[in-house]
Amino acid sequence: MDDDLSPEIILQNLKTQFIGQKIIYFPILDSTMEAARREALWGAEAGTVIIAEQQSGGRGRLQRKWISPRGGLALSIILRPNIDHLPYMIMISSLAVVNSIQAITSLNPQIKWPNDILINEKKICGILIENDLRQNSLHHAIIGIGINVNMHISDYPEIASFATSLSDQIGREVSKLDLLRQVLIEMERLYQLLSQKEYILAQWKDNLITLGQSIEINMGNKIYKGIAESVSKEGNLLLRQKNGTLVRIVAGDVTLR
Ligand code: BT5
Repeated sequence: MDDDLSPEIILQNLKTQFIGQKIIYFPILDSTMEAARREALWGAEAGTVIIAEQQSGGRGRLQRKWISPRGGLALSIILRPNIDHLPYMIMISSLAVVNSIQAITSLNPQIKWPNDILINEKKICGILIENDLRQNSLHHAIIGIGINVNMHISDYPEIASFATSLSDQIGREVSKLDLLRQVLIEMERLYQLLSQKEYILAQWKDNLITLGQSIEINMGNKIYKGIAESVSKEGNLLLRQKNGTLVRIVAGDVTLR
């Protein structure tokens, strides 16, 4: 299945008010994050979406590489949320992807804190959020979403042991167009609920596979071990260490022990 992701086709019947109403499409691009940043600095409206069929320099956190061939979905959404809502952006983005995959495939994805979506414990999607903060105001936020849709993960040995794709999971190809439209609709629905912080937090917590697990967190120069006990209202992970102390983890890489 090789869906046409051109803006005209995406926009047909797209029932959103602003997210995705402007789409900038590239058959191939270095990274949608870079293109979105340029557009945002030139004043692009909130809701503008940059989409690439394929990325040559797709990236994750800390400049890690994101493998982004034609079978994947790679997009960045430019938003200008209220600064108080910034901690909730990762929650609504993750929930938008989980709900959309459920709606399109009946698979049951889960969220691995802080920014991965897993199916059967393997990574299907990564989310990257970059905020342009200036003193106490936010110029823009960019939500980058990469989903492995129609890919044979065994073709990518670097990630084959811990990643998966929707087509590998269900044994047939999935419409990238339907999935993309659903992600945009869900993103907007949840964005409009941002003032209901408790509801968003509760939904996110319900889908977090990490809670209750014995984990190891690599923070670059330090490794913490313990039980992932809960998350704070800002989305930080609260880790109960063996000595009983509770540490608040803002960002890091989690490994299940
Ligand atoms: C992420 O980072 O998971 C965020 C990825 C965001 C990608 C999107 S695509 C659209 C937009 N444009 C971009 O340039 N980026 C965003 P992180 O948690 O740092 O994970 C990165 C790690 O995931 C890599 O070091 C690999 O181990 C692994 N990885 C790379 N490609 C993958 C893939 N296609 N599927 C699963 N895992 C992958």
